[in-house]
Amino acid sequence: MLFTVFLLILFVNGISSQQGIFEPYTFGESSCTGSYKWTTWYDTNDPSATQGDAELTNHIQKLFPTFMCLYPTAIEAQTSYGASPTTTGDVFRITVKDGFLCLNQQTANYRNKICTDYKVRYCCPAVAS
Ligand SMILES: [Ca+2]
Repeated sequence: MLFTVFLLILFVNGISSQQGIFEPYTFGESSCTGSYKWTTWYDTNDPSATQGDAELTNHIQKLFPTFMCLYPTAIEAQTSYGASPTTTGDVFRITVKDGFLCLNQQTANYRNKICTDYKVRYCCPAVAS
């Protein structure tokens, strides 16, 4: 499958002390400042036994057009309970453009484990009020 070409196995022990996982990886919690700010957290899917958990950027943009911008500069992912995705042992992919994706079949011992539930938020231009 062409799709699997894009999957990343992440070894990010060095940043596990951060709150979540950022993309771009140089980004951080405090990087979204000035004319940009973090959106609320989006948790649009629960992990399914057949696939996994997907928080997709274009899906979120369609669901929340008034809260979600078209051109975010960064994405952060956490588990639904606020932990870093590196603590789960899941294999996932994260990009600003596509969002967050965890596939059960990519995760070790997937027959006994499905992906954890994740949420994402984006760094968007602050809307003048
Ligand atoms: Ca989720």
